[in-house]
Amino acid sequence: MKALQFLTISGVFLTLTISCVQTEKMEKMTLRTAYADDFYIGAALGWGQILAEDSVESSLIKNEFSSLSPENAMKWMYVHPKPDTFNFEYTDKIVAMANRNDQFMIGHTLIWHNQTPEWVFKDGNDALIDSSALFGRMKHHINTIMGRYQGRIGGYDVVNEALNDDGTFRESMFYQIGGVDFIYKAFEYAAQADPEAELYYNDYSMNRAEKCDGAVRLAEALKSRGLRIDGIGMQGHWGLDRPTLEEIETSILKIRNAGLKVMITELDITVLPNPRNVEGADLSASFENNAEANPYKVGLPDSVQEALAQRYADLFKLFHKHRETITRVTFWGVHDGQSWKNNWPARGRTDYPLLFDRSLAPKPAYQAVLGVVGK
Ligand code: 9MR
Repeated sequence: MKALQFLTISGVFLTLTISCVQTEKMEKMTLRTAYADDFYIGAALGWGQILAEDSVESSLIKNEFSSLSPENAMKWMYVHPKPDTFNFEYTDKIVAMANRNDQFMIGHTLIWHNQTPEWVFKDGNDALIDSSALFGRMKHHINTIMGRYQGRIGGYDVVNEALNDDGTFRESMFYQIGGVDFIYKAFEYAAQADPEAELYYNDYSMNRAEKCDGAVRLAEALKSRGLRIDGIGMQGHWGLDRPTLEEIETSILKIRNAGLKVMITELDITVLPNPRNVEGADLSASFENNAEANPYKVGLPDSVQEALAQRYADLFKLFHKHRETITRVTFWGVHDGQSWKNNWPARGRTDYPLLFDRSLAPKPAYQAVLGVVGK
């Protein structure tokens, strides 16, 4: 009888121990821990996430991601809205969060044609300034930001989206005033302002051969001038079946062969049709009630959910294969509800591009990404 009691008690004890170990194991299994030996897993945070408004979401951000980027807060129009006014409230907060959570902090972005105020290019009479005045303003901008966060922001998108899809230079205001020198100057000032921070060029459609070649040429031109560039970010605003894995892999290899690190930045996979193919599409209107352009307004069918999971598994298999080259994979947002894809290229749609759903629950795509490394 005593022996039976002992067996039962130890059986209960054993069961308890096993379930504790399992819970502990389950708690530890997150994107950041699963890929800890391979590359950082990042997320871009919106305004409310930077303010840590929702404690459940804040814990998820801490547990799942090993790198943070501000989705908008560090863009020129927000961080430096007037010539002598800097607004560091949100950047201070996200940098402090990354520090607390031991996450690699990305400065997105120093020089971009978009979300830059008009005054940057104009004098008091509304006339365009010359290149040396523009470079002076860029230097002030870069020095002030990078000086403030020295040692706390690990890498910067120094220049963002300066190329056309054919690899030529975009005719932005920066380019019109400064020519290609605006890019060289940006990297020169950034390297001086924080010699420890990594410096990147970041762009979309890098899977296109001509564009990727243009970015590699640019990196080589920087290096030949004695300037430093550490890596190239390939934005991953992709779809369920485009671009192909082969195209992505070819670009990863081209960048690696140029001696640069590769980052997959801004990853999100749209499941929606291209609204440009919708008859009579007026992209300035809301597409909320257009069943053809917004087919999953009330929920995602299982078949599409599975296709999304498979696409993420295929992509992460490729990233994992190139883990010696890829240093970071950053999602452009945390959950589907916040994604810019809900409003671009058409407003008012319901998209499902990320790994967490609108209630922050992990989707099958999340399990698929863990599954790649057998977790
Ligand atoms: O996600 C950002 C969105 O909230 C902004 O409205 C938009 C403004 O252009 O920028 C989005 O982020 C962009 C990123 O900074 C650079 N690459 C393209 C991203 C999507 O547009």
